[in-house]
Amino acid sequence: MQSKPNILLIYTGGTIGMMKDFETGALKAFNFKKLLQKIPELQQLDCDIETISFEKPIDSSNISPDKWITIATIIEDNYVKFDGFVVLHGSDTMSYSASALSFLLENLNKPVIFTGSQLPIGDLRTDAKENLITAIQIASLHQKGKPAVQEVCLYFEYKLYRGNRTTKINAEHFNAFSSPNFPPLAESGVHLKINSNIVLQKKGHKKLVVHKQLNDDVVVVKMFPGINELVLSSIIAIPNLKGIILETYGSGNAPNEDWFINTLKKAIKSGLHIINVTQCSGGSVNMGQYETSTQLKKIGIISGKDITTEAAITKLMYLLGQNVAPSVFKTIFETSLRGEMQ
Ligand code: ASN
Repeated sequence: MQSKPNILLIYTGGTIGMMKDFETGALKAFNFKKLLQKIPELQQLDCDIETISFEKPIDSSNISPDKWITIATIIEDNYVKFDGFVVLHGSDTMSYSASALSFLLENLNKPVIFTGSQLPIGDLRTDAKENLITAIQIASLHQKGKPAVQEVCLYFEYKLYRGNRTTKINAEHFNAFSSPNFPPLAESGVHLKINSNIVLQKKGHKKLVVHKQLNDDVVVVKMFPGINELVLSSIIAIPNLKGIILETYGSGNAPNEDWFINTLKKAIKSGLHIINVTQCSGGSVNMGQYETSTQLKKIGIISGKDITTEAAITKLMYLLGQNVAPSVFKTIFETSLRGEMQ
C-alpha cells in the first residue's frame, strides 16, 4: 500500500446532503460540491479522498435494485485504485442497500462503509460530520498490512455494524440503527478499536466478483391476526411471483389452520420460494419448536433463522438473479453467504 490510503467517497443522496426547499419547506437533495465545502475537516484526514456522485442525488426512499447495481459497478470500476469505499446514503433504506451490496460484492477484501445522517450537514447540531469522518477513518484503517475490515458495513452514531445485520429503528434519534442479532464490529470512543474476532476474515486471494442481476419478482408479507384466505391466495397469485418473505410471529409461528397451510403448500408446489423470518426485532426462527410452526417445516418453508427482513429480501433477489436451481435453493438460502445469518 502507498503511504496514504486512497478513499473513494460515493455520494448517493440522503439527509446528509439535503437543504430546505424555499417554497415547500421540505428537505431535498442538493449538489455534492456544496456539501463538501461544509466539511473543511476532511482535509485534515490522513488519507487521499476522491469523490463520485450520483448524477441526481436521491432521497433513499427512491433507491432501487438498478441503483444498487450502479453502486456495485462504481466499486468494481474503482476497486484496484482505492483502498476503501465510503457510501453516503439516506438512512431510511440504508440497511436494505448495505445488505444488497454485501450480496452483490462476492470475495470483497476492502472496506465498503455506508453512512449518512439524521440532520443535514449544514445544520448546527448535525450528526453528519462525526459519521462521515469516522467512516472515512475506518475505511482507511489497516492492521497487519491488511484492511482492518473487508466487508460491507454501516457506521452510525459511534457504532460500526455488519451492514446486512442492521435495521433502522428510529426516525428521529441520532442512534437510528441497531443490529439485534450480531454485536457491533467496532465502537468509536476515545479509541477506535475493531473487534477483530468477529469481522469477516478473508483467506486466500479470491478475485472480486460483482454480480449484476437482481430479480424483483418478490414480496414481503407480514402476518397479522385476521389475515384471510382471499388476501393470502391473491398475493400468491401475483403473475410471475418467485419468492415470498413471510414475517411470522415469534420463533417462526403462524396459524396452523388447514386453509393457511394448504395455500402455502400449493404455492411451494408451484415453484414459489417462501422464507420464514420473524417479525420480532431480535431472535431466530426455529421451525418445529411449537406446533404452530411444525407444519411450515414439513411443507418445505425455508428458514430465515436470525436474518433481518432487509437482508432476507435482498438475498432472495440476489439468489433469484443467480438462477439458483430449485433443488438447492433452500440449502443455499439457509447458508450464511456474507455473515448475514447464524
Ligand atoms: N429521507 C432521508 C433518506 O433516507 C432520511 C435520512 O437520510 N436521514 O434519504
